[in-house]
Amino acid sequence: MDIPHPAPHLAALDEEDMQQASPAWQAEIDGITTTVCASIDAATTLASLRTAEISAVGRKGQVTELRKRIGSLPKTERRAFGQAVNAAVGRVKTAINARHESLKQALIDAELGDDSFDETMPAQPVNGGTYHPLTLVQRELEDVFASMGYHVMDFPEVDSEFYNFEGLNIPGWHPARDMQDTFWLDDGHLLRTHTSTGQVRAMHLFKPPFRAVFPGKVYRYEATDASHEHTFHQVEGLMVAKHVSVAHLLDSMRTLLSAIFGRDVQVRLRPGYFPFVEPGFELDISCQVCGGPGCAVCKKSGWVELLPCGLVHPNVLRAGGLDPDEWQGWAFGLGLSRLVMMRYAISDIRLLLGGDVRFLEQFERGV
Ligand code: FA5
Repeated sequence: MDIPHPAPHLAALDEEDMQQASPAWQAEIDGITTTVCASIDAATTLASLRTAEISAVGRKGQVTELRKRIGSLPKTERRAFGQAVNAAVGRVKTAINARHESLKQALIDAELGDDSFDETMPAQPVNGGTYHPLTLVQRELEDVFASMGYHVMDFPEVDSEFYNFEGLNIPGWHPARDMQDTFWLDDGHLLRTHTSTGQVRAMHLFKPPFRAVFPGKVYRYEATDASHEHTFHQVEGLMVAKHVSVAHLLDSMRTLLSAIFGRDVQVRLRPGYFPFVEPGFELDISCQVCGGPGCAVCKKSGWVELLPCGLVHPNVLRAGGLDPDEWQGWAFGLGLSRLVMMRYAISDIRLLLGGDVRFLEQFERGV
């Protein structure tokens, strides 16, 4: 329907008359509005209501299109025309909301009217979700260590260069920094590259002797493959006492592994270098994914690096405010993500944080 320009029967009227008389376009706007409201009221499903809504006030809807006419009207009429179109849009939206409510209520009534529907029955979770395997194993470890008198601590993922490097005997010039490249924040903080940040933090927090574990997420700026992620989980263990030895350390790690696997797994211990322990060791586990012959996870070696450890370096004790002549310590840094892979024979670490529900729902239910 065309809107005359200018409305011929108003052409002879002065402005005051125009405000009082009902212009021709008003009748047209009313007509269009009544028609679209009728089609909205006639919608019998939410889908057909949506169709009616789009054809009324969608981008190219009948009521929306009216706005384009405003430029062809005399200046004196534009304001009133705009207000009339806005009012029409308001009417249409009210009609849509009312119809939406009544269609929704009809659906509920239909459901309630069905004898097989018992509204007093307790709700059954459709999908209560599952625990993440990292959560399952982390909780088991926390229970084991808590039962042996360890504090379980949660330290920040965003930390200072001091706790991540310097306090751990890794000054700026140290080549060991290259092994743990990370993500830096503008203010000089960083995403921690290991849970060892908690070592000096724990020394500042607890009066020795003490023992603590601190699980958490760590970050490294590195390429990913079947056994390397840029974001992964570790659990740090730390004991500070008057006399500690490698024997204490190895016994704790044996306890840890047998609690998780519930059976003996083959491990090997070899010297390892970390600036914050002396002596340092690498504890590897026989690959539980391939069982030994070699795969992408163990890089065809049959062994997976899992649990580096050692006796705490005197400089780290000093950074923690402790006198190395009085106190000794041991520490380990368990690769929790890798432990989870070994426990469940997961063939690619990237599955852990990939968010694929098909992977996640294979683990213990959360409800
Ligand atoms: C460390 O992070 C030391 N802070 C561990 C430590 C603690 C040593 C206390 C001595 C005393 P490393 O970079 O090797 O070390 O990592 C420890 C473990 O984390 C590895 O054995 C491995 O199991 C796991 N890991 C290391 N890098 C990755 C990665 N990119 N993706 C997944 N797991 C990793």
